[in-house]
Amino acid sequence: MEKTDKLSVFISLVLRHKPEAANIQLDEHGWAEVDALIEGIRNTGRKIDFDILKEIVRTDGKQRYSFNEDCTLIRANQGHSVPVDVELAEAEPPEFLYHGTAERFLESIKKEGLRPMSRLYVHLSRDEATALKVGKRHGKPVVLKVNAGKMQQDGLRFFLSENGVWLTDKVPVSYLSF
Ligand code: HQG
Repeated sequence: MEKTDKLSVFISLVLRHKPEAANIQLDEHGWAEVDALIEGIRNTGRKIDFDILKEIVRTDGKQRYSFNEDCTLIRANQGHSVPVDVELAEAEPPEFLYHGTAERFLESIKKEGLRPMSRLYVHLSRDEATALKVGKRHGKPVVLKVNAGKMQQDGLRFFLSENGVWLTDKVPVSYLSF
């Protein structure tokens, strides 16, 4: 892993799950002050400045982070476990979305449907290839097909994050194909 990749993983941790790891706070919309973040990260012994941070945000493979207009604030676009409202846009999903998971979770998913687990939402992908990558993070991957169109007709809400991840509160088993 390259140095900046490691730094990016740490920034993800701070902006989504554990702001206290860099001794900073997120506001109710998930924003952190850029200066405070840089100083907080430096105080953990890591090397970072504004240019390095800007480069990480610009080159991130999943476009995980956004700055505000004047680059004084930064936040993660999605994936939080801390309760923040990143002002997600409610959107009409395509008829089918996909969820990548690991084989070992299937028994439980067949009973409970998809739950957000430690995050605020269940994360769904637009295509099977992306879902497969997500699933591989957890073990032997399996891709489940989600009947998103039917879910929305039935009143379940969908949100589309800035970086193109579909999010929903839960997926009951009846909308899943295994
Ligand atoms: C599973 C990455 C048992 C679920 C990705 C998943 C994504 C259940 C795991 C984003 C379950 C949670 C999120 C149930 C769900 N019983 N297991 N009832 N319901 N699960 O990491 O979707 O690189 O919190 O299938 O690209 O894997 O971080 O969620 O396997 O967009 O930016 O519980 O993280 O993005 O795992 O990944 P996670 P996820 P980043």
